Amino acid sequence: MPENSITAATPTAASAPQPVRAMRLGVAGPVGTGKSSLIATLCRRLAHQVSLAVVTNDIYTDEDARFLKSAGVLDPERIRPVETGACPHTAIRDDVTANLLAAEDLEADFAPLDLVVIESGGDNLTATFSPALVDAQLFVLDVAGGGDVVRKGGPGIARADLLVVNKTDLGPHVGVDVDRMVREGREARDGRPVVALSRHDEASVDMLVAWVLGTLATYRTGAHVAVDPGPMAPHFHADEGHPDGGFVHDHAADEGAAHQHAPAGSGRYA
Ligand SMILES: Nc1nc2c(ncn2[C@@H]2O[C@H](COP(=O)(O)OP(=O)(O)OP(=O)(O)O)[C@@H](O)[C@H]2O)c(=O)[nH]1
Ligand SMILES: [Mg+2]
Repeated sequence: MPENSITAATPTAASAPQPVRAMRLGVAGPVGTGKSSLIATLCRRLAHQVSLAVVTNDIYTDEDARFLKSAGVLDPERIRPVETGACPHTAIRDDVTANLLAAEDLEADFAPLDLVVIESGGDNLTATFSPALVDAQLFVLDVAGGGDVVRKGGPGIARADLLVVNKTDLGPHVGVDVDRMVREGREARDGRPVVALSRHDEASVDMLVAWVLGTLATYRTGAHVAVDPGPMAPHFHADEGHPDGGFVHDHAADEGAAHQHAPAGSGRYA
């Protein structure tokens, strides 16, 4: 198994006010990388010590919610599906209303909740959660997607709160050097944590659970700051009514104003 060592930010005596709602943890990543399985593992390990609920996102179905309910790891009432009806990133980044409502409903119905985990529908390497929706986010890759995928980069790989390299047990079967993949993940992330995970390796699950609990502890002190991994790259939206069958959409322009950190007119940003 690869060398595995991650730490969540240490709680400090915070001057910020303590949050009054549950921490929202986003789980994003390409299709089939193991997001639902990871959430089932978290529920199995955490449900007896923290009060948690799950929101799933699927384009046309409630498949992920049904999978989690059938896993028997959490009261099925605490698992709610959002049907996005569009590219998954639309509901986790562009218009987060449906997800916010689902999270707030769960928080009201099961108060007090400690943690709401939100699974994105599987998307491409550029999709990340808006910090308006989640307080922290995981980006999940798997070794079966190929050893090169970390090098391909993207905002989730580089800047999600935690990068998960999942299904490490499959490395020998798909000819992927897992240690190298994890090392390249660390290099791409400027010191941000990476965990090499397999649901068949309890020690790796311990690392993930410790990171979630550590982040939750920091969140409760008020010291946790939600980080935006950054806007999506320009991408194509299919649209049958469009003469070209769709259009290229660029989020950088929408998000520029929101990310203007210098006072207007200070001249620090062109
Ligand atoms: N070998 C191995 N397989 C895993 C592991 N975790 C998940 N899987 C398998 O990977 C497949 C996809 O897992 P899911 O959890 O459904 O993946 P997902 O990212 O939620 O998929 P979408 O929601 O469709 O994007 C399933 O067949 C899982 O059983 C793991 O640690 N090791
Ligand atoms: Mg899933």
